[in-house]
Amino acid sequence: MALLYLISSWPADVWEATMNKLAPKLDTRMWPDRVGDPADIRYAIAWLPPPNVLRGLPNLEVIFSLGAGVDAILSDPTLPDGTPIVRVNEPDLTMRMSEYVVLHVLMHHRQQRRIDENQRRKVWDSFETHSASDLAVGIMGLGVMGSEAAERLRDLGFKVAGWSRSRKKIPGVHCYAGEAEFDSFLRRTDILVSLLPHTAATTGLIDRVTIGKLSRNGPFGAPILINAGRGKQQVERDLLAALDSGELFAATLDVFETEPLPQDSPLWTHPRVTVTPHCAADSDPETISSYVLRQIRRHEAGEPLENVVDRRRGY
Ligand code: NDP
Ligand code: OXD
Repeated sequence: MALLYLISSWPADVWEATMNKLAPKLDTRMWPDRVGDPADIRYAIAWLPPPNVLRGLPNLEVIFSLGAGVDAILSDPTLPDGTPIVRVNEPDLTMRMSEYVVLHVLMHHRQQRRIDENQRRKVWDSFETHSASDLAVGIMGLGVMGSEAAERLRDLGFKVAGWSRSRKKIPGVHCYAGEAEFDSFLRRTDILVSLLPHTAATTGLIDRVTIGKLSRNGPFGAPILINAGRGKQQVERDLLAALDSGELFAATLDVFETEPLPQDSPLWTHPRVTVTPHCAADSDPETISSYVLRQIRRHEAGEPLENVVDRRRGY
């Protein structure tokens, strides 16, 4: 029985070393140089896996994603049918995302970038401020990440709403559901946060039309976008046009149509854009390796795996 690391975008050594420390008897292999006999592989840990590799593993029982999102795994057209895909659902990852969302909502709310710029220029500018309850934050995606972030923002006093496919119930958070309620959700939202997965339905969702429906009644007179879901949800050409015309006041982007963000992207230097390098919620090797081991133990004890992806829904 062996576990294969199939990671094409991060250095995978630290992941294998951590796993070897936690489970010294586990036979670990590394794609592409140390796969060994493909028939030995029962488990794969994947992040941006190259196509065709998973289907060449005849005894594969479980695919583990190293993150909460599984779009890159599902995009492999040769993915073996029926092999369960387990995604990450861990308090550490969720807390990191909440920190990111709270940090950036507060950064915009407290106008920190303006303060930084004033300090750089030695300007003592005591501008008008507002309270959290003046700002309506709307979170797209009320799953593990979105619901936790919503509660944290609610506790800080923001007017918080969320939008998901199925109706949620979160005390103090106005929960909208489905396409029919999307426009009402947008109309009340001053700061739009995306914590959606990337699926066919969410591709290109944040475009000029969506931005045009957001509230203009907030303290900044135009809405703000924070996207930590996936980059393919945003149409960057539309974001730039909306920022330049003033239709969008500012944006914090952790995810991009193309990652790493190309050097020539105007987003890097736009004065009202904050760029972060897909680090909103990083997967910690020790935490996630322990999570994978727990799932393998459950599986081998005949218990159901947790957080299995619904391939039809795409998340
Ligand atoms: P979940 O699967 O728990 O939640 C997804 C949420 O999105 C659900 O509430 C779901 O609705 C909603 N949703 C999905 N499709 C639609 C749609 N078409 N319309 C409306 N709502 C929709 O995922 P997580 O909260 O764990 O993670 C969310 C995403 O965050 C990940 O898929 C990943 O892309 C991103 N992420 C980014 C990270 C980063 O560092 N930038 C780190 C971790 C995650 P319903 O509840 O009704 O199913
Ligand atoms: C994830 C990510 O999906 O880091 O976990 O993007």
